[in-house]
Amino acid sequence: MNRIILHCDLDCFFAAVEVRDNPAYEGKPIIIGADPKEGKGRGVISTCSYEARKFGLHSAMPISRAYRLCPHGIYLRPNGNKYSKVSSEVMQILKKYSHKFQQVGIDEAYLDVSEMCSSFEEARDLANKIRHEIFNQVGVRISIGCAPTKSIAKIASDHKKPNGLCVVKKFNVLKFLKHMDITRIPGIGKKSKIYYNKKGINTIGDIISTPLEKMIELFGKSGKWVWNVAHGLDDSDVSEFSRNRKSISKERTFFEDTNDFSIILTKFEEINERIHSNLEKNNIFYKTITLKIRFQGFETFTRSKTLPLPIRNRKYAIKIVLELFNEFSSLKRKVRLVGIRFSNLEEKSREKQYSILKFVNHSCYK
Ligand code: TTP
Ligand code: MG
Repeated sequence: MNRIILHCDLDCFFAAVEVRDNPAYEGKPIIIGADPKEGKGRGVISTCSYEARKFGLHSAMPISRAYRLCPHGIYLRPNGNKYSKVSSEVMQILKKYSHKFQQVGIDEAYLDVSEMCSSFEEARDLANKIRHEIFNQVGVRISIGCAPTKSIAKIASDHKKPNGLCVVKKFNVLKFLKHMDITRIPGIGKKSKIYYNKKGINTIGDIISTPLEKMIELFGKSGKWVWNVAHGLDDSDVSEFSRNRKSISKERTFFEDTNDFSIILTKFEEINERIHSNLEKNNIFYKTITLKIRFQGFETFTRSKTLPLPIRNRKYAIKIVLELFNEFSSLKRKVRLVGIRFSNLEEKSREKQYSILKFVNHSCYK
């Protein structure tokens, strides 16, 4: 069966929510991020409306620079709780359309619609229906890419932003990709671009015309991945959990750096709960728990604990995370980001599940 994948990504998400809630902002350059303090502010842009992008503004740009480029813009602080709520409303709608659903960020998700759409024309109609439903029910716009693979669907959703729908059928893949810059391939960022350019690879067309063996010789494993993407041969599944996956993790950045323990704890609990729901759904157990913490100023640390046997226990996991976190509590610095990773994964049948008591009784915890 030919695969038909949709990649759905909200347009200028945080800014779109603010425009929805204040129609006077419609058509104006709206910038969400740190306080610009008339050009003296520190911090960066989270996102901005497409009107602001015309002035050269973009995510992660220092807010002081943004202010210089667009002093008449409307600068707003982010409202994380509101955006999380809107995100889950959108995801609830998307999920209805396929059980093969994978959320990959706060505002993007894949849907495998191969079972319900027998052609790309049907998928186009479905994608339009989804776009209208999201706009009518939630009030924000979403762009959708429709293609035979996840990576091309992602490139396609970006191609006609904002408020776009881009369908790339199998026989059109090479034509669609060939003139694009290599950074359109997910995973090739500014740094890898320099490396690829040095070897004469500038466009995706250059990748297409380079033999696979040569790509592997020049760029190793990543060369193989980009070659496959460029040829429409990425066969990764739309699934919250892939069998070859080595770890599962989540991290969250605080909207404002904090040293309030209750806020940090709530974030750890939220991450822990979300990962455990996924692990339970897929019957996955773990042996290693890793805490990640980034302080104000971007200094980042990780601490891990490996257990003698695989477990899956929310309460026990959070206990370990807090033990690991304790090592930093004396630092008294504000925290920017926290994350948890579970690795050394095992899939188990129910009968084989290990009891937490076994661990509590295990000598290494005494
Ligand atoms: P994106 O989907 O990357 O960007 P976007 O939705 O704002 O714009 P686009 O139309 O190009 O998709 O990110 C989703 C949200 O995540 C974005 O609205 C704000 C937040 N974000 C940050 O806070 N910092 C960042 O550096 C990026 C890239 C996003
Ligand atoms: Mg987006």
